[in-house]
Amino acid sequence: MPKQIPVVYSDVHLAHDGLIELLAGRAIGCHESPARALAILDALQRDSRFAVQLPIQHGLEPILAVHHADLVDLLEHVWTDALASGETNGSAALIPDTFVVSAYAGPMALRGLPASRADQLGAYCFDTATPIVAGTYAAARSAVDVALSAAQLVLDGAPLSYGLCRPPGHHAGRALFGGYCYFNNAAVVAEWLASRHAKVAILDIDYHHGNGTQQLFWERSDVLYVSLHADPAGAYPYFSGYASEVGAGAGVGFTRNVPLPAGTDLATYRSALKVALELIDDFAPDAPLVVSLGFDTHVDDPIGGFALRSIDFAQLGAMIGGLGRPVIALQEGGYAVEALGASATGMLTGLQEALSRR
Ligand code: Q9C
Ligand code: ZN
Repeated sequence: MPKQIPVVYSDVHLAHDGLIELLAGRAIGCHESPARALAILDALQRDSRFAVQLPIQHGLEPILAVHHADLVDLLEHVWTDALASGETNGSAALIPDTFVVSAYAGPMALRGLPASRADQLGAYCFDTATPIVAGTYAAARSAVDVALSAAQLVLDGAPLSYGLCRPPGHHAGRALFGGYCYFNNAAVVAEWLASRHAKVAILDIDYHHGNGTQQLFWERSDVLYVSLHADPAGAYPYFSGYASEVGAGAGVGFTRNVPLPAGTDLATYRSALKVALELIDDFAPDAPLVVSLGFDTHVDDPIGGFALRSIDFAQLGAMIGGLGRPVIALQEGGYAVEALGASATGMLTGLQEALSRR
């Protein structure tokens, strides 16, 4: 029997339960719920091909290598501040009500931030789907530890590891949170790998464009970011992810976007993934491949628009494993809770089987 696939998981995420998000003007239950991670954990624990372990704490330093200290400070203290000042009574999540979009300033130089951290949220957040509650900061910190611990397992020799990160990360930028993401787990891992390797590649197969990851490595030639996602002309996050976005300065050509049409099925997805994998192979990373792994491409996903089935993920995993490079797979989105267990099992065993054939 081949070795078990190491899975890193912590239940610190359970206390990050945002209760509601605002979608099209209505308050709805959060799609990004504790039940998502529990569904995946349950499937992997029932399957003898997986071995679940706890993360090791890595401290703040790897986070501060990609995120602005002000974002970290805000996320750490905003909840307790708001409780102390009465801005929340503790029963509802903090969601900003005012956003500093670039048009606010126009030609003006804005002079500063409001006094209260709750009022500052709109300077760091870009949507109304990313609530903060008492357990949010600890969960976001833990998700980074999960990701870094998964990375360490591959550096120690595992061909594949899986970080069951929750909350997800790929929408979070240097001083930006949103899209259910607070800290960019995959970017922290990529930057951490870049401190000991010359070339790092990130493959992002979440349904949505990873605007945060793209922003963080926009001018970098040592970190390749390749993303397959729904065409931003019609899908969240709407303002990035076009094929014409390829990086800037030294980073030109080291960001690559493959937007896909609504209804994308396995055949279309496979052709796009083949292109993405060729880009990675040409780049020839000397570090393990970081995969931002979303299952919101599933046909049943409540906020996605693609047509992949649970069984399809094994084929996609086999294609990625076919690169013959060690893989650190980090959980991003995926909101069809009933489908998550089978999707994750398929993807990870597909990866493992292809990697063990090499
Ligand atoms: N009208 C991740 O999958 N709301 N984030 C979308 C569309 C936010 C997705 C609303 C979606 C965030 C990690
Ligand atoms: Zn997504």
